Amino acid sequence: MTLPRNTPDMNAYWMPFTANRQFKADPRMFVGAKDMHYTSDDGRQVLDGTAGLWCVNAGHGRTEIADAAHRQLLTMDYAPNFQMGHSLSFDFATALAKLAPDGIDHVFFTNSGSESVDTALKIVLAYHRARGEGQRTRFIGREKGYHGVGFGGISVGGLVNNRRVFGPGLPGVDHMRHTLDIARDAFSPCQPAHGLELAEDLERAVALHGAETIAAVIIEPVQGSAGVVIPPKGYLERVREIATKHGILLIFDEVITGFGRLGTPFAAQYFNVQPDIITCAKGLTNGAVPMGAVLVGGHVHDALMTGPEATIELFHGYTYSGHPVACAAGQATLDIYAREGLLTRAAQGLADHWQKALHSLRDCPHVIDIRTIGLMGAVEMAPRAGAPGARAYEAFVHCFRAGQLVRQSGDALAFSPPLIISEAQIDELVAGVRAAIVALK
Ligand code: PXG
Repeated sequence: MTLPRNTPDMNAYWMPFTANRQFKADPRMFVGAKDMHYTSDDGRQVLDGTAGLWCVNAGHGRTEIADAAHRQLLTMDYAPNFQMGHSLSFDFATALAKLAPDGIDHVFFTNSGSESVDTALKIVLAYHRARGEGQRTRFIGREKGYHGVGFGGISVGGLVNNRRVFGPGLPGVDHMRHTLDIARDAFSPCQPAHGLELAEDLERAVALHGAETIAAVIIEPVQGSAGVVIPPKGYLERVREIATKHGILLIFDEVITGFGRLGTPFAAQYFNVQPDIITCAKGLTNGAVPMGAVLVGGHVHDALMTGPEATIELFHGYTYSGHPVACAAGQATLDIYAREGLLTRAAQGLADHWQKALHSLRDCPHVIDIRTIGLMGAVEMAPRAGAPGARAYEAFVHCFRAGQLVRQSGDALAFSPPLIISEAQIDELVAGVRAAIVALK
């Protein structure tokens, strides 16, 4: 049944990462969400192929999370975390440290992925300085990387539109090349076979700048926003080796890959590569309350726990770091993940089904590559001459109108459904995407 739409006055709200004028001329609005579906303002059910924005890993409208947040709001709505404490943030940090790879056992809370990234960069600088290596101030990012929208994050990020109008950013940042190589790796079933040699870009940065000037390299284990760019076989291992050899810290930005997206709690465990720091957010609270976290290796943390005990070790934090309501929502989220086995669900037969289903689109017109890993994936289309991105945008709108939420990234459609998705719902999603692509010019 479709309902008459009740569209609000849209003038005041400046929408993020949105073509505001185009959207307001023909809006796409949601009014509700439960389990695998959104409800649109005209009463249609829309299958969520993107977990909101890669964050609602346990599906929508989870009453345990709502109840925990509600209870906490009434028990203690807010409490400062500067020179004061409450047990929720300690307990939640302990629970997160247990999920993280061994040796990553300290947690700094933020409110978003962007804040997690900027916090991680600052921790790295403070770490080197505390160890007498204050000249290590350079960061190495990667082309196509997305690390949020703070000035640190856009500086190490590698998506031109997020950088070009915002000035020079942090000084001393360099970038490795990205690893997307459709010519050689199109339709790889999982990790591509080519591109290991691109890890040597880190050695080149060392040769160019001097290892002693480089603080850290920051990498998304799988690049999400750029359209699910999967690391070549052996690549992350090699980056780790080079970083270790030169005393450079390795940050994994797991804002998307964290919390079961690949069938392990974190991608670090999936790839069996140990970073020094992990940034996360999104699935941390199932997207229900804004929160991020920086998971820090003991060696990094301990290097800063020096000097007189009355010293504040890190002059950094947010009013809402460790917010009690976010911690309560996060703990309820982790409980759901554990009870329902969601952090490993994408490792089982479901990922195989997902891979087969998405790769079945290979015969569709325009499709030049399909990439899947865990429960994330992308279908890349050839750009229409003179109109890059237009095909994927039209397919996204078509899917929304037909009842599937997908995400456009350049000329790719990206997918990251809630980890509760069924095989039948995967098939339904893929059938919708097929219909949208077939309808394209
Ligand atoms: N790092 C990574 C790897 C991310 O994917 C951030 C940092 C920033 O997080 P916040 O919470 O500040 O937005 C992100 C966010 C998309 C899309 O569809 C991706 C993100 C956000 C919105 C849309 O590609 N990633």
